[in-house]
Amino acid sequence: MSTVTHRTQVAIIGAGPSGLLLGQLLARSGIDNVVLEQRSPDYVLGRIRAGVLEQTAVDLLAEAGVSRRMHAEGLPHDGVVLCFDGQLHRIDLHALTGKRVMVYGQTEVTRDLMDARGASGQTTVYEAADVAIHDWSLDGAPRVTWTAGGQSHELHADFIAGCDGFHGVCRASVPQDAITLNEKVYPFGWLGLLSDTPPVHEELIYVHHERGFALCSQRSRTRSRYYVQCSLQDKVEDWSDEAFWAELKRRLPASVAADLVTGPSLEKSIAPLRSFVAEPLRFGRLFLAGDAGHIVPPTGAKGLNLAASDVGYLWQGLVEHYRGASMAGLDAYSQRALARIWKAERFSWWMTSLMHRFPETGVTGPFGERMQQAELAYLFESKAAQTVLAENYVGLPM
Ligand code: RFL
Ligand code: PHB
Repeated sequence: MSTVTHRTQVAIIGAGPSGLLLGQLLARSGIDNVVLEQRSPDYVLGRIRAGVLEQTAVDLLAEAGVSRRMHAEGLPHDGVVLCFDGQLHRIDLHALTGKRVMVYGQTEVTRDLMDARGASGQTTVYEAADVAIHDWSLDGAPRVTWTAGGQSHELHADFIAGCDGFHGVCRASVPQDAITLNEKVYPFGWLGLLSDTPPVHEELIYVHHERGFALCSQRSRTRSRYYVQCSLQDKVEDWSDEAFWAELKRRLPASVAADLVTGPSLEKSIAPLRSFVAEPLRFGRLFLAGDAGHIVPPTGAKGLNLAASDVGYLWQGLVEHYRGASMAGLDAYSQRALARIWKAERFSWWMTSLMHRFPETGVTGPFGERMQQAELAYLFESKAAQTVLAENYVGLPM
């Protein structure tokens, strides 16, 4: 089989939010790039994930020229609600930090980025099979190979951006002795349900309950996203919509449960919870960004936001390189990104530990539950503690 050869400045692996946002930012800075994605556009849009954007992510999306619909349809939230012992406690994010968050789904962010990319004239290859990366050491000449439609392809680039998520090929291609993997797996998952029903409350509600954590989130005024903590042994097929709604209601205070509008699920899935950081994030001319380099449990709503800040640092480094022929920004990429990542890891781990029920056999046990109760009680009494939560929830500076 003959091979078709291509050339670009930056080869981006993965067309999730990281890859598409990087591609857009680079294109608007006059830096040529190609995005390679193993799935189809519909498959990528069918993954229901994040819902909450920090101001930093909102600003980067504006920089990428994709904020019009987000500003028209997204819902700015000034606060978030924590429920403990059947009581709702509002954390006034805006009063405590002067900032707010934007509720706008990852699916919509991805759709906006896909549309902008279509208009930019940059190449995107969907359904690229057997993607492999080669020769990314600093003195090498990076290449990416793949097959599509029975044809083999080779792309020559100056740099490779590994934006291919947790299960991608880029991190897996790095020799084991060159990378440190820090990981914590939690003994439970989240069962999520999306429905065309009005949200039960105008702000998000994070629920600590003896039956397990629950979250009432939303995508718009007519579309809701709910989660309940579930066992890792659970299968999504075993959870009927009725069983999901009944379990959610049990974990909500009666006054909230009474307002819950239920309906058929548009999507239902189980996500495991994990904290994971790879170090470093740069290997010669290969850079990892987003879920390819780190995972947070979803409790702090940080995954997509960290992907955006990684991409922001990488974009700045690449622009500096192409405009000023300086490697300083790229040399600093891993350290700058990791400094922000570890703080978001800490917050996500803390919020996960605080809000979930740990199985009897787990590390926490009865003493751990009393610690959760004491910490929550303190949180609702102390403005200082609420400020710590609020500052992290709206996002630390980039
Ligand atoms: P993605 O989205 O996984 O995209 C990676 C892309 O790479 C492709 N790929 C390959 N392409 C070519 N060749 C290969 N060998 C490839 N291997 C993989 C994949 O098909 C895919 O298209 O990673 P990215 O772009 O870094 O984006 C990260 C975010 O998706 C993720 O961090 C967030 O969704 C996490 N997350 C949340 N983040 C927030 O900031 N706020 C939230 O409220 C929030 N809620 C969530 C979440 C994640 C969840 N799940 C299911 C994991 C809620 C949930 C339930
Ligand atoms: C969501 O809407 O999917 C969502 C919101 C907040 C989180 C996690 C997920 O912390």
